[in-house]
Amino acid sequence: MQVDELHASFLRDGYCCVEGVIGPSEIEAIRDSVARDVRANSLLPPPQGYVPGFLRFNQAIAPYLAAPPVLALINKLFGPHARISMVTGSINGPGIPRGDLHADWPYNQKNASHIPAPYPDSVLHVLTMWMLTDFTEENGATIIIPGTHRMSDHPRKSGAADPKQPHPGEQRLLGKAGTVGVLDARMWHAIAPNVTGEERVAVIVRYAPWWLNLDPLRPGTADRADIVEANNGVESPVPALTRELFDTLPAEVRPLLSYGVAR
Ligand SMILES: O=C(O)CCC(=O)C(=O)O
Repeated sequence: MQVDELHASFLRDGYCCVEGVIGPSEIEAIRDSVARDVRANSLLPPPQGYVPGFLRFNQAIAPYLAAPPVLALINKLFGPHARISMVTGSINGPGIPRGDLHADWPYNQKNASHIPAPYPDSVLHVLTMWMLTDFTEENGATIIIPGTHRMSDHPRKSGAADPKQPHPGEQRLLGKAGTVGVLDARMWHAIAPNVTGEERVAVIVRYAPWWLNLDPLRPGTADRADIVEANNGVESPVPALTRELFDTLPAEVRPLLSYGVAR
């Protein structure tokens, strides 16, 4: 699919899939190394594997983060100087249960830093699922509700949908390993049960325009202290990259990540 088609389907449905970003000859080695380092560094116990700031531990997908079809779509959405806001290593292992339907930061009203609902109808943050195993109905391909990216609130029991209940409009983010699913962060989605005996492995990369304030996510900043910590708030941390590690990353990827380097 060309970028114009991807863009049109992203705007219409709230998501699109870019196939073949990582080729079949490379995928197995990348998956094995990512799975190993997610297991070794996870902040959550199995069946979940969750590693924020994953590039600190593993750089296997770094050469792909500026892949032309993905970056062209991001640039079409945000204009120049877009950046990567979060890189999270993820395993949804056998037995993982269904999660709550939610919109992502900065729309999730449970986060300490959020855009208060009703939020504006514009694309401000993008979540990409880098599928390192196939995403299937059985292994827990993400539950998505196309069209909900135009809602002005996240799902809540007292509102349009109970986050704990299946929604009539829900579908799955299906794809072959090597595909990148690109989601508007407003689109309601949830972890799906993995009923296979195999791990579902992914890296979740989020992209933001330069003008979205990411400091509430970054330990050590004034906004993190004032908005999150002072209110005992819930917020995923985005640890800084060291200058030494940053300097080893591919040149075309560095502009996307320079904002997150420790100063
Ligand atoms: O792992 C998944 O399928 C969904 C992850 C998710 O909901 C999130 O990162 O916000």
